[in-house]
Amino acid sequence: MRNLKVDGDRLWASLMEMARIGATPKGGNCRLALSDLDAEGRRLFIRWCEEAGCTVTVDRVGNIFARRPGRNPDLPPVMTGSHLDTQPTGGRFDGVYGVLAGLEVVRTLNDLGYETEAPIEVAVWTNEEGARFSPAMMGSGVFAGIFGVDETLAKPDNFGPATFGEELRRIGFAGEAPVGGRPVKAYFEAHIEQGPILEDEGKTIGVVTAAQGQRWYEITVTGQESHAGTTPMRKRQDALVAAARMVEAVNRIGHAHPPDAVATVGALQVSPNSRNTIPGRVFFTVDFRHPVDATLSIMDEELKRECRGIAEAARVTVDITDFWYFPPTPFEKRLVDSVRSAAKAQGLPHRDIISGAGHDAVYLARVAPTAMVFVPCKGGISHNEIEDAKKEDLEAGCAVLLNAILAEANA
Ligand code: HGY
Ligand code: MN
Ligand code: MN
Repeated sequence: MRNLKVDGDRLWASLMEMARIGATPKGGNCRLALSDLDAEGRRLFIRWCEEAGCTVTVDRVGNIFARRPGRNPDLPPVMTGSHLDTQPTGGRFDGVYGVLAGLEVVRTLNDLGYETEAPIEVAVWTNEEGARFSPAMMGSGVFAGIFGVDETLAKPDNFGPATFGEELRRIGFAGEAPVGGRPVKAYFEAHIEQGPILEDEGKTIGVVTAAQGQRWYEITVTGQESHAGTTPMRKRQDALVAAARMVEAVNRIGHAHPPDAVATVGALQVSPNSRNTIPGRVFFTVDFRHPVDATLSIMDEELKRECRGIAEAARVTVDITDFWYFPPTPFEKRLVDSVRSAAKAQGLPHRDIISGAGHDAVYLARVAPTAMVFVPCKGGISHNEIEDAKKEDLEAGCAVLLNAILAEANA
């Protein structure tokens, strides 16, 4: 295991320059997938990669690959990267850190005049967040053969009339390259933990052994719109009251499987959303996660049973769509060991950890040996404009990434 260092100041400077694109008043970032700001961030990344001597290709769903040649061009690349798109009230590090840590690996190897055996590629995966177009991890999902190209291009914008494909073309990132279907020697992704464990335990590096499974649902409750002033309480079919009880049930299910289960209703729309009309229709989303698939299945059954019982009692109907699912995903032991060895060689306090968040690495793990490197973020806060991380931790994580990549690129 080599023990090379990276240039933490250069990495921090690049992160702060990227953070100026889509900067929000509270110090975060809003670069929704396939927006003009996402495009601006993509173009800045591409310029930096070309300045670093990489050749850049874009595939049909907008995934970007910056390739640094190796001694043997016939070898499949060792890949790293993450995403540049953010949540609506996102931070400066979620995703961006993994992309720019990959660029820092390239820049460091260039400084050293170091030629790897295998090529190295830094990837930017389209629409990891799933905020504007759902589900999440779409670009990496197509690359891994989970989603089709055409179904992805047809995906509707949650916030407007466009489709994924129309926006991809509008911002100039409808690439020509086929999506996936090519060998990848290994994939490493650096990311902030987005939770409190590393910071609470004073650990610099998270050696990510797996990512927990997720289930996403879309739920529509239909009652009857009627007059707020003239409809007696006993005669109401109030979709919002029923939905509110379902939201409480989601929370209860999350608490019912401690310590790992998490359950979230993140989006809710009321129709007609008029203060003196009893709501006739409510749409909301559910996000369940757990590291054990069997428990995720139990939560699924509980959700459906609870919602049906609540709907019947409230004399409304409920439609539950299983929107997205991926099982708990273990990462490649050999690569996880490389990350752990690199952390040890750098003398960094580290611990094994399971990712609570989904990442593109989850889908890359379907098609390539995959591992992740976590670093702490302040207070474990993420998907929030105040998201913050320490320069020295970001630098340490990037050095671990570099050395783990080298172990693989020269193996
Ligand atoms: O939802 C997630 O875990 C990721 O941030 N997209
Ligand atoms: Mn992320
Ligand atoms: Mn995220």
